[in-house]
Amino acid sequence: MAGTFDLRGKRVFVAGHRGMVGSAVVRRLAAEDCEILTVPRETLDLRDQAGVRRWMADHRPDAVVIAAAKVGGILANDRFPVDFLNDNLTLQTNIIDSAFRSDVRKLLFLGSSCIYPKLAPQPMPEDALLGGPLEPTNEWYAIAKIAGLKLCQAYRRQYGVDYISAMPTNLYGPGDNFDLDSSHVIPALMRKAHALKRSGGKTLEVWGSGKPMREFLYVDDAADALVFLLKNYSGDSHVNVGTGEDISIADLAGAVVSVVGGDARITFDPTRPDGMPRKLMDVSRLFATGWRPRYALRSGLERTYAWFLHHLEKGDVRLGPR
Ligand code: GFB
Repeated sequence: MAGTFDLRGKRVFVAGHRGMVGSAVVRRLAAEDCEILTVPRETLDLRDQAGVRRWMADHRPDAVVIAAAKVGGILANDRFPVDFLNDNLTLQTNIIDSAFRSDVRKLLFLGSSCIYPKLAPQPMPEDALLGGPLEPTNEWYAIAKIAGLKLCQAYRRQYGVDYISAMPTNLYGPGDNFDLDSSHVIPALMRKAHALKRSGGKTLEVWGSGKPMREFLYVDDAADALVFLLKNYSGDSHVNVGTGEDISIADLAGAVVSVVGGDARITFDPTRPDGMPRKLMDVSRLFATGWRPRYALRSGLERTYAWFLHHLEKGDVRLGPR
């Protein structure tokens, strides 16, 4: 992976800068000698094709990172298929097409490990894509993300532009969504364990069997890998971004209780879905460049909990309607 894109002096548009991933990308880009462009949701709805075209033509970024997406955990994915398919297809297509029309030279599209088949070989190499049926709980989101990476490939092929895709594994960290109905597993378990510690409650309820295996990457590590790829990767294939290690949901629950403190006992609710049995990325392509994550799961969980406590006090954690 020879250096392909020099960020110095460039204007980089981060779409989705208020989300967990986008805000981490902005934090990471602050260490580069580039100008960061963002636009608030109130000013520009990324689902508005004419608006996005106009904004792109007016601001003329040199590079674009698409961290904007409708995201959520296993329950939200299952409940809101239209939002996950339609919003994502619309906003990503608008951004990619408008970027091309405004001569954006480099574009990085972010997907997700759920693009791979439910029963993909483990760990999942990049070429496991489209090798079998998807996991039904997240196929809407997965189809949108597959379309996004294919659209980047299509622009590369037809017009020779340097548009690339990265597929991060399950991410967590500061700025995550702690709304129990729409969150991913780590913020959900952290919030529940915290509430039990406060109330003296004894039972932490974990959805599903506890048997699924998941790989978790701290969001600042993800942002570091993404900026690395933006600068150094140019290729047709998407690139997996992860740690190469996974953990069962049962063991994750134990780790969260240990970080939060308290003596909650873990119980499982088998009426809730497990989702993919295992989702471990084959990260050999990324690791061959020398890139490695900095944060082990334990220290990432500690940092996330510290962030949660601090922002709970400030009143700006995303907790949802409850
Ligand atoms: O994080 P999560 O919602 O996403 O769930 P997925 C991971 C595992 O944790 C599943 C279990 O087996 C859940 O059943 N789990 C246990 C819980 N307790 C809880 C809980 O309280 N809340 C939640 N949310 N899960 C999503 C996809 O899949 O991952 C998306 O739906 C996307 O499309 C995202 O790819 C990264 O890993 O199952």
